[in-house]
Amino acid sequence: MKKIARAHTNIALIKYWGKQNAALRIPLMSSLSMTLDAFYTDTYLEPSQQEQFYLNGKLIEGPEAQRVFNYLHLLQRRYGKSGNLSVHSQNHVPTAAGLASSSSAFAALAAAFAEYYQLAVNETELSRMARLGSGSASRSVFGGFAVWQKGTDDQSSFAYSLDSNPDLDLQLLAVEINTGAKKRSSTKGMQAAQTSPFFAPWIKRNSLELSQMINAIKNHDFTRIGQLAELNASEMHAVNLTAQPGFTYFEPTTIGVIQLVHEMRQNGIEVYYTIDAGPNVKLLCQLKNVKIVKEKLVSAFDHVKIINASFGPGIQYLDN
Ligand code: 2P0
Repeated sequence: MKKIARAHTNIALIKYWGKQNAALRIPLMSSLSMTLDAFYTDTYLEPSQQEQFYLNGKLIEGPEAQRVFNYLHLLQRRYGKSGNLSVHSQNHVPTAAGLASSSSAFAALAAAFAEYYQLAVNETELSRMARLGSGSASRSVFGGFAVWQKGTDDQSSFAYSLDSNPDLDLQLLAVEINTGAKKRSSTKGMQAAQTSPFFAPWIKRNSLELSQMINAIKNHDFTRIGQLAELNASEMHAVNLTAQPGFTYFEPTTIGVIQLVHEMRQNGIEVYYTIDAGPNVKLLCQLKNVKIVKEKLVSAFDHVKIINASFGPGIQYLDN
């Protein structure tokens, strides 16, 4: 019996937001992430008469399934394999988290493919394989902090582990604002962002902030990590606002949470935000402040849901 591949989602503290090669998902900038313990995807493959994709026990059809099949075909061509497969995935990413699951989904799928065909691939190769499904998935191969080095081609673009088990008090609070499907996919958003006059400066800033973030992590400097993550996310969203035509993933409550973060810091509560391609906000704080930050959010916003996470592991294989 083949094992189940488990991959955790990751959140970028230094963002990937632009491609140099869309087909191979080679980015214009390197990025850095934190893998999260609370959210993961379990996947295994089986031989099948027809291609099928089951997510949480439900047969999925349409573009979502097609993306999975196209990805498997790509890997089959690469590794000289053939045959119809059925994909069984269980997503342990609560909808309330408002966290994208494509990072864990494609990292788990890449690992499940390697397991199914018993490929002798190391983590670097697995990261390259995952990258072809979704860029951010390249980082979910690793636990703790991972860096995806942009590279210049398929061979040189992969993630590596910066610190698989960081000795750092860093808590993430995922704040749900809207869990509906996003209006503009990440793929389309990062393409549109390239029309911003700030796109070229953004790439330069990203590279500088990545090296500063690596230093901050090596120094276990929570404050600097938080400051850099917030700055980098704000720059990504500034690029979206200044695209031609401009767009934003923010909703009014997104701004409300940003303002509350500013206010909390003015009042001595150390908390920072980061935001991806959607309206939901992820807050970074230390364990001692989790309770007060949650209380402030709940009292400022009706019905806001908050999920706590910290560092998660890299790819795991479990008995089916
Ligand atoms: C990131 N995001 O670094 C950035 C920040 C969202 C905002 O990677 O086009 O689903 O499939 O490679 O990986 C989400 O983009 O994009 C993402 P594709 P992906 O985490």
